[in-house]
Amino acid sequence: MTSQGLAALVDAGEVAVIGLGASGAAAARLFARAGARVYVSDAGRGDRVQQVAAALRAEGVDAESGAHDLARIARAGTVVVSPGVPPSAPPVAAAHDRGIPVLSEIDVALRALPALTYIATTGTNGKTTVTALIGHLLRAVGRDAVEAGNIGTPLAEIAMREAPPAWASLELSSFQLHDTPSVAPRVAVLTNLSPDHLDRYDSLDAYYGDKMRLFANATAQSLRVVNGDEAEVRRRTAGIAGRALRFSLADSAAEAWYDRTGDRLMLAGAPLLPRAELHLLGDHNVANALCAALAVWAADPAHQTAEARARLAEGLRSFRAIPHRVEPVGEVGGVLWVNDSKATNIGAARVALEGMTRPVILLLGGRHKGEPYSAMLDAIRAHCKMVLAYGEAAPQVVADLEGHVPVERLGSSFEDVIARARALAAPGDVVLLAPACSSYDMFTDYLHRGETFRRLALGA
Ligand code: UMA
Repeated sequence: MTSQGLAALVDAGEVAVIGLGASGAAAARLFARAGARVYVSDAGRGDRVQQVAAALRAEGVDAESGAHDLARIARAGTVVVSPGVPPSAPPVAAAHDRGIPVLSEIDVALRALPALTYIATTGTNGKTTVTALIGHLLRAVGRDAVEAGNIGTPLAEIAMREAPPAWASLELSSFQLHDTPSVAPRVAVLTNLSPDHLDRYDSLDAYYGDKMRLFANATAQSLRVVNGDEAEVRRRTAGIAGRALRFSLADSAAEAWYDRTGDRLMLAGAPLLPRAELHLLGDHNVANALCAALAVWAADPAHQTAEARARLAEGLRSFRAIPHRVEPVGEVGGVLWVNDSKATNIGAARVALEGMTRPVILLLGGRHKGEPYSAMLDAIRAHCKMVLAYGEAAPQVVADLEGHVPVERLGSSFEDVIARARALAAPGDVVLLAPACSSYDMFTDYLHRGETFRRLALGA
């Protein structure tokens, strides 16, 4: 069914979709099915883009690969921008110059799903795990719920389902939030704020500013769940309308907190789960579990009964690490191999390292994203036997760390990196891939990097 909001966009003229990735393709289809005239274009000429363009053309959508027709985009009624396309890209700049509304695929999908109740999660790190946990916990308390957004499935795909779910757990990146003016979640979740994406943003303030757009429509009735342990989060969320609920690894005054003495997770003043029954590595995952449980608990009074509480605990107990996020892939000869390929920034890599309880051989490298590796020095000193620096970033890693901690520079053969880690590791050690860089110098994406790590680690 076409909602009022989407219908208004359909009536406003041609819809120009920028980018033929997962979100662009889904947005183009959603609009085409709603009866809009759609022009979708991608500057890329690769096989994948051409295949998606051909498939869309077969469905009656005007799709172009290899270029954007800027004059045509400038005549559109609405422009839908993929998250990977920066605001400075010519087609987006052309739309802004002419005052054409520029929306994300998420915004468009929300307009098509007026009955959806959703919990939306943003933050620099932990948001994918929290989003997955929230989806899992919503189902545990009996809700018909899916995960969507940055986590992988475009929300527009959910909007095209015959029978869309009643609930969703949405992961929203800063890129998506930049163009999502309709966002108004049942519960808004902010996991943390730390530097990232300085290759796209001019300043940290601009990056944090996009994250804060999650609260743009907050009212006195709004609910938010925020990290009570981070001064930056507290400072930036202090003046926002609505009720703030906090999760914390230390503060017993928070609505969800980690009682380290009793080694248990606490929710709303009572024990929820012994730590040992949460099958995730590291304190950061305790924080993720507290955050998700609190968000689901807060989302509806029906989630606050004794029975729902037992189901929340059971949901936490049955949740397993998601691939590429501090994921133990196996133990070989007493050496544990942990894949945190998704740790594409310094903050995430440091958190992964801090969660390790064995001596670590750390694999650090890839395509440099602008932050100094010296920001990890304390965590490296506390946990690492050796840092193996590899890929394009290797010289930078060595320059930042040499003389302070043991670091060895390798090249751009991942086989060599794994072989060197294997040679250095003794039984009882852990080999941790927490690269703090993007993967694009050597791999298609972080998934490819993580899968390669898993395969080589297990000797397959
Ligand atoms: N392009 C142009 N013109 C330009 C610039 C780019 O046409 O000027 C094209 C590119 O060639 C590409 C497309 O635009 O084909 C951009 O696609 P995209 O990068 O936005 O990718 P999607 O496949 O639509 O995936 C996006 C998210 N990607 C990014 O935010 C970069 C996915 O998050 C998300 O899962 C998906 O939508 C569904 O919602 C990925 C991600 O890496 C996992 N996110 C970042 C992160 O987590 O750190 C933010």
